[in-house]
Amino acid sequence: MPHDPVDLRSDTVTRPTPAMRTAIAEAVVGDDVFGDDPTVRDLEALAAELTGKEAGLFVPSGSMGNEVAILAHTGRGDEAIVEFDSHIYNYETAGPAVLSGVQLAPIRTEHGIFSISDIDQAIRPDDVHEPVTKLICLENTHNRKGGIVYPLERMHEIRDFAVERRLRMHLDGARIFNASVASGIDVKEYCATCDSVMFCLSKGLGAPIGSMLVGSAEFIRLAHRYRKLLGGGMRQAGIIAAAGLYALRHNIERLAEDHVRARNLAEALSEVRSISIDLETVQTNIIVVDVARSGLTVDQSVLLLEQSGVLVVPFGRTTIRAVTHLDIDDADIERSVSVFKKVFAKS
Ligand code: TLP
Repeated sequence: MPHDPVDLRSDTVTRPTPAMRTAIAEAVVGDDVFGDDPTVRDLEALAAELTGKEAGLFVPSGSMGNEVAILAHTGRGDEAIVEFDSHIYNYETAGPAVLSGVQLAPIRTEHGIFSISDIDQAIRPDDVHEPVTKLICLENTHNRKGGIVYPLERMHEIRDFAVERRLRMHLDGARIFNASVASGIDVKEYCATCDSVMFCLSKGLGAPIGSMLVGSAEFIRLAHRYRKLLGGGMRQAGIIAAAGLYALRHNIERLAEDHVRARNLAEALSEVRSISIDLETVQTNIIVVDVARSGLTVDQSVLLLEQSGVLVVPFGRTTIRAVTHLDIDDADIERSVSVFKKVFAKS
């Protein structure tokens, strides 16, 4: 019997489990644009509680959460400091420019972690010719850098510096629960360093749709208006919020299993001579594999793996990405290892 492919393209590919589908079917709903949906309200309250913030807002996607946050923190002509490989800079279709009229100041770093001097150098002087620096955005875990965890201590240092320089801070915490489970540090501690945090329910947590934006009550009031502006006001959204509630109640601790599997896969693949993996960056559920030495292009690698039943995505000029998640078990990891060995032994 042929297997279904092992789908390592992203942790967004999970499908709701029967128990999650039951929670969806039984959700009590109302019109959330009127503020009538009790399930959405419960989800927003739980998100705020888990992150230690005053209020939460349910948004359809992580990208919308980040863009709403940037809208709420900035004005036209402002500048936001972001990491060069961040999702906000690379994968949100120039949202800050288009939606907020904000210019991004991207800073290159080795592992996605800013030093204070990186930020200091990027802050604009008070000069009529220049944009006004308003916001610093961090990403934890850092997707393009291989899912690495931002050290909490550095986040505190950046926070102190931001307060001194009167800058706001937003955290793209799409995978902040992965960071927390990997480091053993409470999500609240990471979130305390930033004014606003976006996290995704639709990634490792296994919900089909949705992200949360959290912050002060005042910030969330403003964000609510911007969500409406972007077309993110949803009606009986409890149908999807129920999946998010289920995910937060049942799927956080199990992220540790995804991390162990990612580690096992990375260690096994690091023995394949024609590819290379920086094992130090494999801290959570993401593995970045450099195929340069194999002589295969990224597209050829993705295609050959796919033809042998393993799905991954192109992730740079010479790199591909594999991500573990709720729908991947130990047998899938074993199968992936043998497929990688077969594909890259030949090259
Ligand atoms: N990331 C997706 C792709 O867009 C790359 C993935 O497969 O990893 N912040 C971070 C750090 C993300 O990784 C993502 C999605 C988002 C924001 C946006 O979330 P969505 O896809 O819900 O808009």
